Amino acid sequence: MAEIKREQQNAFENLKKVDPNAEIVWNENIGTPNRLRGILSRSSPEPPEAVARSFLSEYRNLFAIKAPEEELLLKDTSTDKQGNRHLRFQQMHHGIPVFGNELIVHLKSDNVIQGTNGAIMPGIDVSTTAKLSAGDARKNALADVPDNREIPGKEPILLVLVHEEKPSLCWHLTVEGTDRALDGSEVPAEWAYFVDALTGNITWRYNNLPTHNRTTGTGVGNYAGSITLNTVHDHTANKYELEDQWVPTGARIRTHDCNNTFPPADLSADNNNNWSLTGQGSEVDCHYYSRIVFDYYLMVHGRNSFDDAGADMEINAHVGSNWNNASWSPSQQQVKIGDGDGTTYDAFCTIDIIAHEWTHAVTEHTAGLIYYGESGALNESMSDVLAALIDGDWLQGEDNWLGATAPAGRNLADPTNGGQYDPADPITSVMAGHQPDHMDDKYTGTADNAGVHINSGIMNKAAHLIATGGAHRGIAMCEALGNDVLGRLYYQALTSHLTSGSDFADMRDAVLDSLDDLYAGDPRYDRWRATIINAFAAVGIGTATACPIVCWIAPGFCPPSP
Ligand SMILES: [Ca+2]
Ligand SMILES: [Ca+2]
Ligand SMILES: [Ca+2]
Ligand SMILES: [Ca+2]
Ligand SMILES: [Zn+2]
Ligand SMILES: [Zn+2]
Repeated sequence: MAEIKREQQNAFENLKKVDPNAEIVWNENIGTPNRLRGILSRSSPEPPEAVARSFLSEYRNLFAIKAPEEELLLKDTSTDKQGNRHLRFQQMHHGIPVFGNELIVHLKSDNVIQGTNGAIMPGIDVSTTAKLSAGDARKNALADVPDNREIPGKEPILLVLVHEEKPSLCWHLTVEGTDRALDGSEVPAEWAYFVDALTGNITWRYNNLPTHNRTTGTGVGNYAGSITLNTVHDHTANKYELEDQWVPTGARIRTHDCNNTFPPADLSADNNNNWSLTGQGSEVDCHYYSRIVFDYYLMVHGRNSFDDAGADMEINAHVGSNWNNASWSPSQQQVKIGDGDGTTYDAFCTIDIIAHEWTHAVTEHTAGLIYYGESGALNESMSDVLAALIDGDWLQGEDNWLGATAPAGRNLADPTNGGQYDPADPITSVMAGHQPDHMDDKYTGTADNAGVHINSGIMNKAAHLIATGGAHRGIAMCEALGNDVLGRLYYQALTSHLTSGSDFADMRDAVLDSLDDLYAGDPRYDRWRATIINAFAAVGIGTATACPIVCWIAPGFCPPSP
């Protein structure tokens, strides 16, 4: 700990005559100011550098600099939106830079000095004549560790390094090599070396590759339970963050903790990589389930993130206060997840809600279904259907739904929940978890963007019929196509046939065209085609058709007609 000298105290007393409220924070290791704040000078017509330099000269005792003109080199000036100027000075020792020691002088637009920050080291007294050549310094750095390699074109430079509070003259250069990640795996490194220019010893080195090492932690989700999490270690801050760098395409999944406010927010952080606090459960779920969604789109559909170009998936947990919702934000390209109020909904970080929101992102980057009227309800239905396939059940949001009127927010198998949808009171119905399941009951008002969360029930029912077969309103399916085929058909329709203005009838055609794309020539084609036609007819789109008899077992052998 360095002593603050009498003459420094006196200089600060003088500064307090300019501004009695002037504040100072000392760097107690080296005994100079780390930070000054106040109205520290009058306005001036002089150029900013001259104003800053005359201030530094007047208060050189405070900063413990003997000759500010020689010891401080102006390195950079930036001007912000308000017209404030920030002059960055590099500490020099007889013309040689002192590594990392900078002093920034802040001036208002009228050149009133409003502060400084950054500490410079007083009393440096080291020789500036190297005994070691630059070439020998490089040799020593390369010989330090076997896998160090030269980076061509990078010449060592002389500087003063203050390491463990001791200044020394060093050659500084960067070499390529390897480092160890936390999990023990070998990772590429760029080692910044400091070779003592008098003795040739390695004074210090650090890995200057600004990557955070990917690693894995453990966590407890609200819904996912105890799981392994893909995280990164931030070496500088010595903490872990919810960023998944293990995605094979290089896309990252980044989970932010909004802490009851709104994005932008920092990545969720933890000091020991065990994410088990109650408040972390939602962050754990957001992170874990977003990866499941990514994997579904990549492995099943060959899609590399929502834009199919490897975009990072940014998801925000704890958005707002008791927010009863979740959303995809087209303007921010991020998913937001609310905590729920605990009365009508629990936290919205369920797998199907997260899959639903990310599917909105896929839709935006493909069909672009306009979020109003039938195209909007189709957009909602696409999100519900793909979420159902990812989750593996036909309820949407069953895990955070606290209502007693329905099994979940939406029920794709029976949108009405036993006929409880009341066309005379659509808003109350949909809030209670009931939707229409036929065009006869279609909502035609303007609320809810003309019924995007209401009429999606009609499309959801058709999708459920295609996958599972059965009958609806007296119209029978010919086959159950199964979840996998439904997923392929709907993804194909979304990415290759639907347009932003597509309506429900267009969806029927898009699914039929997708069947042509994917299953023309398949022996099941005719009966699958009739099933699609009948599924849409069963919800009031188009007319039903007879199920064709297909001789599947062997040519010429047909089962008896039904
Ligand atoms: Ca922890
Ligand atoms: Ca938190
Ligand atoms: Ca489920
Ligand atoms: Ca579900
Ligand atoms: Zn680390
Ligand atoms: Zn939605």
